[in-house]
Amino acid sequence: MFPISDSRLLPISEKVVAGERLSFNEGLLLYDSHDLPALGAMANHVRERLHGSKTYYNINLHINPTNSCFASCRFCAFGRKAFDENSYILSPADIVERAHRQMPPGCTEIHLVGGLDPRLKIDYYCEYIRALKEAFPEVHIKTLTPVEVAYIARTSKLTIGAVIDRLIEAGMGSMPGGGAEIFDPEIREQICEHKCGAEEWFATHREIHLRGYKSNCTMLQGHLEVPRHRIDHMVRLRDHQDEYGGFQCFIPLSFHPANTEFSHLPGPSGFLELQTMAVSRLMLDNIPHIKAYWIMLGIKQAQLAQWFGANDMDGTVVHEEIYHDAGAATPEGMTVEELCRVIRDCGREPVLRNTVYEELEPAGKD
Ligand code: V47
Repeated sequence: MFPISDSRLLPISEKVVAGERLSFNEGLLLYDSHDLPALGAMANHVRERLHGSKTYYNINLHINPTNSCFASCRFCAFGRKAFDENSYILSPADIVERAHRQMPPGCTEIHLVGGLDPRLKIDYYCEYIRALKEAFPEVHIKTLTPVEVAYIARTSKLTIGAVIDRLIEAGMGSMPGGGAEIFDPEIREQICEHKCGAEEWFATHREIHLRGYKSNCTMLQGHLEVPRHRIDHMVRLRDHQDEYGGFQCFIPLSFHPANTEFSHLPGPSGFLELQTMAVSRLMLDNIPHIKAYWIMLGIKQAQLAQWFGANDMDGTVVHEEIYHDAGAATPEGMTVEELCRVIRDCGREPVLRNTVYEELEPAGKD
């Protein structure tokens, strides 16, 4: 059924066809194999079983409320110390003004993530969410990674659950997947020692999932990690999903080294990017969507990824800072027409969605 040249993959391919769960060691074997065509074909089989030829995109806008961050993650080019002349904090009014200025036609989502600044307490976050909901009642507010939520809990002297309740009350609609990086504590210690650990990251998602809200999850690859760290990361996500079921989408993120403390590293190869796309589709049998975030992968690799397990590209984005500060060469945003062309050019069917994957009719279509 699949073009397999590495015979070690044969038993795995039988499990893939039968829809059976792959083990940790089978995940490692997938990374050990260089049979990328076989891996891609297996992942594509699962992707088409779940989503046919659809590739989802949305109309969204990214805003980073602050780049002021005490955490100093070694892979990050975006964060600035509070006293740095280039650090900024947008007020809730600034955020609404920016949304008015940059919002693309038909926008259904504003995605907001930022740094960790001890001066910003829970009220700041609730205020900007409220201000955005007042100005754009129909738009979904996807904001705050677990890392930010755990930090707000600490600086505002609240439990994680209490922070989530306040954010939901203000109008938060879902949570993005950032801050996961690599869960293994030895790697985490070397790349982002000041960020919350895996336990708090999962505890935050648990609180949001228990309240019936959705979130995404990510993994940052191409720095110090090796295959067993990536498989461990995926298995932890899969275990959480078995219990709570609130992850909609997994996004493998590729480390961009420019302007970071790891600028001497090459970042992930194109081969690894496609391999991880496929491995994640095969390992994460309980997470419905795999996103090839075009901003970070580049448009061409995001197209190839649509044949290696991915079924989503993210959206218009409009203004992107995190990857562009780290040397991304992609545009900062794409129009709907460009996104649809990119998706059609790789032989997939573009399908407009909202944040929670409800399919929408594109404007102008009767
Ligand atoms: O957590 C930071 C990563 C993430 C770099 O949920 C870097 O739909 C590469 O999570 N090179 C934030 N990566 C972005 C994120 C995200 C993006 C798009 C969609 C969604 C979603 C979530 O960016 C951070 C970190 O893993 N990051 N610096 C860098 N130099």
